[in-house]
Amino acid sequence: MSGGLYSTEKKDFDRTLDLTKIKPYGDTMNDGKMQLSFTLPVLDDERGEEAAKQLAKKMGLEAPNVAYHGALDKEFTFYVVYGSVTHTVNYEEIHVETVDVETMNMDEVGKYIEENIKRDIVIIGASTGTDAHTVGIDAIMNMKGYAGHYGLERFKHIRAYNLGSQVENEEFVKKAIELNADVLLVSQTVTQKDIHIKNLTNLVEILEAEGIRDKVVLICGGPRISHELAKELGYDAGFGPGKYSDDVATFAVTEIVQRGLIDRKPLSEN
Ligand code: B12
Repeated sequence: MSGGLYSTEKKDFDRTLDLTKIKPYGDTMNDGKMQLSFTLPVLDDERGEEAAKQLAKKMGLEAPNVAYHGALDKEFTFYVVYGSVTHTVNYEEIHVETVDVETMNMDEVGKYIEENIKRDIVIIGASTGTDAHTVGIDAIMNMKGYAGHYGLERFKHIRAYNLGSQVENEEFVKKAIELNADVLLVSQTVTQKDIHIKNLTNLVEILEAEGIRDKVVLICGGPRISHELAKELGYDAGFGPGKYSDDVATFAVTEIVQRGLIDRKPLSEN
């Protein structure tokens, strides 16, 4: 007997991998299976479920299935919808701008500073504007570090000042000048109404107005920050999740050397 429910015969699944037309992989190549989650401002009932399905269809999901729905309160319902996406992406044509230096570890950074900069460097960091999230900037700067990577406070030849959260841009720049900082680190977590873009852009404008933008290495980071976005906003680099103190320190010290900032005039003299 062949076939049937318990057959071990090999089915003829699609195995074609075409990188010019990639789709999500669920159970088999090109099945396009994906999951979406969102909230609708409606009651948790059948009508709401149908609305969620119709929305998913309009987004290009075939045979959408509401895998989960739950009332958040009387007027809001959360949905998880599963389905097969009809769209594809040309992976071959994708180019992403990334930080192009090989990461050194804490000891290697210390050695690099000793050999190439020959003085301590000053790094200041903060969560700026209204942003109260401190965990990201602490992960990069605090002595104890994060996920097995010691923070910048522990690095040899780095004097790190973590100013905390909700630091106004004007205050941040004032402190940078006072401490004659080589590197400025800005953390932005909240993105509602693009507040992170406004805060980040405003800081660049203040630094330019003070005539010190080119004298410092300016780096931002946060869950929605990519290197590409950072460059677009006038920063030297941007780091998101999965990046640690070593990545930041490596970029900062090599950038100081490449830009010839080792013996620059104090920021207060501009
Ligand atoms: C903890 C937390 C809080 C705490 C913060 C406490 C504290 N002391 O930090 C509290 C309760 C105060 C809080 C408040 C709010 N929060 Co909150 N919060 C979170 C939460 C749960 C975790 C964030 C976190 O700590 N991540 C861990 C760190 C290590 O990750 P990370 O920041 O990405 O950092 C890494 C990288 O991004 C990078 N990095 C980060 N910063 C920097 C900086 C530099 C220079 C570099 C190089 C790298 C770098 O390196 C780190 C290590 O890899 C997230 C949800 C989540 N699970 O992510 C929501 C979240 C960030 N919060 C959110 C919101 C909306 C808020 C509030 C507006 C809520 C409200 N309505 O009041 C307020 C805002 C308050 C304010 N004025 O900022 C939203 C943001 C949505 C958005 N897109 O804007 C999230 C995503 C939750 C959600 N799903 O809605 N929050």
